[in-house]
Amino acid sequence: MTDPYRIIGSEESPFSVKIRSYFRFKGLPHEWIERRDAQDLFSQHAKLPLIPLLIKPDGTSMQDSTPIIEAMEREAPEPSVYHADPALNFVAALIEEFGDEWGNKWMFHLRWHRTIDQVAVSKRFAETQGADDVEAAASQIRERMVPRVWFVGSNEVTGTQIEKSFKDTLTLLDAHLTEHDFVMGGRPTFADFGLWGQIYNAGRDPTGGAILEQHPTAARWVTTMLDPPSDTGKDLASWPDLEPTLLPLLADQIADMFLPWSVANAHAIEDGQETFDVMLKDHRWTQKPQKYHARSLTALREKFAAVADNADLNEILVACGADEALH
Ligand SMILES: N[C@@H](CCC(=O)N[C@@H](CS)C(=O)NCC(=O)O)C(=O)O
Repeated sequence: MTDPYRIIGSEESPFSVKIRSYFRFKGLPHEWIERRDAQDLFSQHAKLPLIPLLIKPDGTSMQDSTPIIEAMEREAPEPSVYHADPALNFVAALIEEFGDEWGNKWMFHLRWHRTIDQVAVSKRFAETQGADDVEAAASQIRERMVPRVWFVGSNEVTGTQIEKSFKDTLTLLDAHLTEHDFVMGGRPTFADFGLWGQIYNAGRDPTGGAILEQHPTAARWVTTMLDPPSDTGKDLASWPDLEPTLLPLLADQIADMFLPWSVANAHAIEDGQETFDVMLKDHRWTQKPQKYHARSLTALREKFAAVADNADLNEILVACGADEALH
């Protein structure tokens, strides 16, 4: 008998639960192993100190959630997470990039910015890790994690913008998911998993959870995506059906916030800057540049280059204002 796929991850890790949700949707046999229970296995297979780590039945392993999903789609194409329409398939990839790279700021900021969250989350982490002295372990975790909010761009200048972006995204998603069960229509696609992982994790903490509760339709999608049905019996939607409620999300959050940030971050890396400033919707944003995001913008632009002559896609991107950033 073939061993199932093994996913080493953590409930606290948005990228890990993203992959677990994907495996559940695909109906692929897999074993979920909490990172704390897999020290040796992790060291044997991991090339980077990051979760999730996927170990395949043949003993090879992979890290990085987006390439993991792409590789698995080649191995097990059905049910597909791709949209058959190439224009909408790219839109889904853009939303996944937004979820992974921008949504992570919401999650990390909300988790470690306020005392109430720092206390609750560090205690939960310490308990999950099986610490003997939970209080002592929690305060060590807190001391280590709180200064790290800087790395995702959370600071005294950007904190309000990050929280507003989380709330605005949930408001837009709430309206969209009132019309559609999932981001692209009747079943999950690439657009759901990454965005979901960040919102799910933000929603497990006091402040993020209270905000999520105010958006009941989005909250219901969060619950569904924890274990998404493999066969919803419903189709994906076409652009005319998605446009009324999806275009506002693409315009307001992706074209006006995420992409200008991503482009400015990539320039800052290229120029070797220590910190960078960019105006996002008339508000100054400042942070240290993040290397990984510059690489993932390049990957997104490569995906765009493959469909750059698609007229429907260009119409969508011009309508939301995302066209320039992708060239
Ligand atoms: N781009 C990676 C990001 C993975 C990542 O940042 N993982 C975090 C947890 S969510 C991590 O492992 N951080 C180090 C740690 O927890 O020790 C992916 O998509 O898988």
